[in-house]
Amino acid sequence: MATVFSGVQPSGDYHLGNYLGAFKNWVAVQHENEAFFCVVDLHALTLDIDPSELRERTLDLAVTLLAVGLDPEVVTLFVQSHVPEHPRLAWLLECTATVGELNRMVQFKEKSSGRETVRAGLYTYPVLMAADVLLYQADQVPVGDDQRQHLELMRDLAVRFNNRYGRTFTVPEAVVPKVAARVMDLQQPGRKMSKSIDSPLGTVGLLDAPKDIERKVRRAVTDTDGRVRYDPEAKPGVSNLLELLSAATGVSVEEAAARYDGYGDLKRDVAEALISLLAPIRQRTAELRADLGEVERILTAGADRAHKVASVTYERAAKAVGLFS
Ligand code: AQP
Repeated sequence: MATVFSGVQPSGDYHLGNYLGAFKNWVAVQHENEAFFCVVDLHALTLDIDPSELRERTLDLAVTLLAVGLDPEVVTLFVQSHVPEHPRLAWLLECTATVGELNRMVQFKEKSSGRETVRAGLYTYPVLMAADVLLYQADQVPVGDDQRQHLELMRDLAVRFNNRYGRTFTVPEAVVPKVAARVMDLQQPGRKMSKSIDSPLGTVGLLDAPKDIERKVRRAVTDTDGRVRYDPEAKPGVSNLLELLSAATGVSVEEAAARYDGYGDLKRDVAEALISLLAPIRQRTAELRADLGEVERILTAGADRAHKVASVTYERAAKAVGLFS
């Protein structure tokens, strides 16, 4: 049995990229592994977010994670800020990381570009993410393709710390799905679907109504070549649709491509498949929102369990670097 850890920020409306790149795979591994899933609210503070919105979104993200199928009987679901070892270990790891390696982080460059002021926390974000995972001695981290670079940094930090201070952390591996590892925006297929990009037509929300899903898929940007073929370089829009169909139905992208002569039929089937995929999530979300007390109880129990594991690792790391206790 492996230990699995992953997290998501409570910073927006969750979309198909979050679901297919991450949540769906969390649900798939939860019964065979020791799994920790975390609402990473401290990460959300790296960009400006209204305090009451953050509070609300934190609970609502827990609702979403339960609605997609996480089973609180088998996983530890908790809020990052409820376990104080996360920022404490992050400091030890900030003193392990170098400015040079943080300067190379692509996501920092993307998220900071064009801003007049950039919070220092946005720069050190990948180190806090490393602390999140290393605290639980995770072997595997199921994430979307956009997190690969952060995972590489995390591994480097774990190895460096272990070499300098003695074996303290398990060195984790990224687990990225074979299909839909990077779901692209339907309007700008050259960029990933994202909560922080204002692209209402290009982003399919997990709670979108069927008619909105249908409209967004129908208007998805393709190309003028007219042939259905999987080629992400030359045909990013069509390839994205094929990946969505494949992830939603289980057929391979090649098999899916061979079924269609034109974009209209492909779009119709993609829309239908997405509507069926997301319908149970919408329904379950509505049910859970009616009993937030139960969701809060799940998070409290999760924080207790997480804290027990995290405190052992933190104490070991603190002792290893020579902190007096
Ligand atoms: N487009 C995507 N395709 C596949 N996987 C994706 N993920 C995010 N977008 C896609 C995966 O979702 C998980 C949670 O991500 P997050 O919200 O914590 O951070 P993120 O990667 O920064 O997600 P967003 O939606 O793009 O948010 P913003 O706009 O705030 O940057 C991660 O496993 C991620 O890989």
